Amino acid sequence: MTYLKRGDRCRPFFLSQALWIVIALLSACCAEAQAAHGTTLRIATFNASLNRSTAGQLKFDLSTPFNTQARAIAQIIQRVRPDVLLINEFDYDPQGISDVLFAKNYLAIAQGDTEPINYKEHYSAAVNTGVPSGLDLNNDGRVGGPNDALGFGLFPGQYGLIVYSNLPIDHNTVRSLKNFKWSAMPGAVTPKDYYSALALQELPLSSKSHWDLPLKLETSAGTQILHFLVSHPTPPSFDGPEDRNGRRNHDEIRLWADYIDPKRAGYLIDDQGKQGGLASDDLFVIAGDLNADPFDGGSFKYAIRQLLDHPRVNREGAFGAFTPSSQGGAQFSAQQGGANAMHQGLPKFDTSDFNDRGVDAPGNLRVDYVLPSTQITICDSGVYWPKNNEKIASDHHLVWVDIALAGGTCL
Ligand SMILES: [Ca+2]
Ligand SMILES: [Ca+2]
Ligand SMILES: [Ca+2]
Repeated sequence: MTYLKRGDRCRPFFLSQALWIVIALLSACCAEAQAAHGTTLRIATFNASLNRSTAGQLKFDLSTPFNTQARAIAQIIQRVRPDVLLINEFDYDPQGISDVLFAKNYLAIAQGDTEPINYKEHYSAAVNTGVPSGLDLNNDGRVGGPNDALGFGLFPGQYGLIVYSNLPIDHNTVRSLKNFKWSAMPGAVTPKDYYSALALQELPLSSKSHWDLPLKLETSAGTQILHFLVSHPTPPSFDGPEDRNGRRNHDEIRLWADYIDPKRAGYLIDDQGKQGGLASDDLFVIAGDLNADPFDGGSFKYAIRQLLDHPRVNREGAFGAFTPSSQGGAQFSAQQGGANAMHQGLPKFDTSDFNDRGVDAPGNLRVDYVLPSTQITICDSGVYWPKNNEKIASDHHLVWVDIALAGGTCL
């Protein structure tokens, strides 16, 4: 699980013809291979906490290269150098200016001892967070505010998501499930006797959005599609005994569990009007802060196990030898104590550094995931949480997985 420096990967190797073509497209030579990693593709998820309390503030902060937190986030990205990167908690900017500013003013500028990183593409789109529902969703007798929005948020787009990629995104076939209604999911675990009939009719399942981004891999057999399935389910907390957020988190995760199973996906209709999910042989990687730990924390029925135990999800990266881990996770769990001392999950797998003290303190949890499908070979993985890392840029740590695609090898 050690983190390889970029130079370690720029060396001669043998690999399948298909992957050669992929690599050739990604980089002409090592010097230009800013985000290519030899035989493998590095895919990462990072809840970067680049959210702000007012609309436009993130754009303002990113308009100069001097924001301390954004610099720290960019430095981590420059150290790990993913080929494909999902950032959670990046306020959505309808004009896309924030997306460009972060790339230009932070990623493209060396942060200390790291090298700049440039991505060929990015993708972001509207989310449900902060969008007023016009309904009293939290049953406090009033309408308005972050708890009555379609997803918790102070303004439309807060806690959005963005993908930066060196693989081309097939923008024509992007699918989103932002508008799919929670009550339209068969067997949904909506809380009993909590939501009004109108609320059930209107409430979307996705607290932000669920995107299926088709990433194009040029191979000798033609274009192969890698479906990058990204989301950020609501935290299973900040609610009452009805556990509306825990239940929603469970079903937001279930959406992907069903989407990757042709026998279960028939009920899903995306925002583009297309029905169903992936074919049984489609390649995919599920990524995101999924806000659920397989052993600890307050998720509903250990919701993440719907994916970690899924027959189409690569077991090696879920519970096996390539489960992302770090030394910092183990160290900080021991140092911080409190709730961590009660945890069942091994702390080296933690990806988040949450509050450890007091009633209902979650402690540090494994909530951020990069989960390739079974046909994809996993070569390496990690959580970027170095020992003695006192920098606080986000309450989450970047999680990365290196993959060799179908027919390819790791070295
Ligand atoms: Ca209300
Ligand atoms: Ca903590
Ligand atoms: Ca833990």
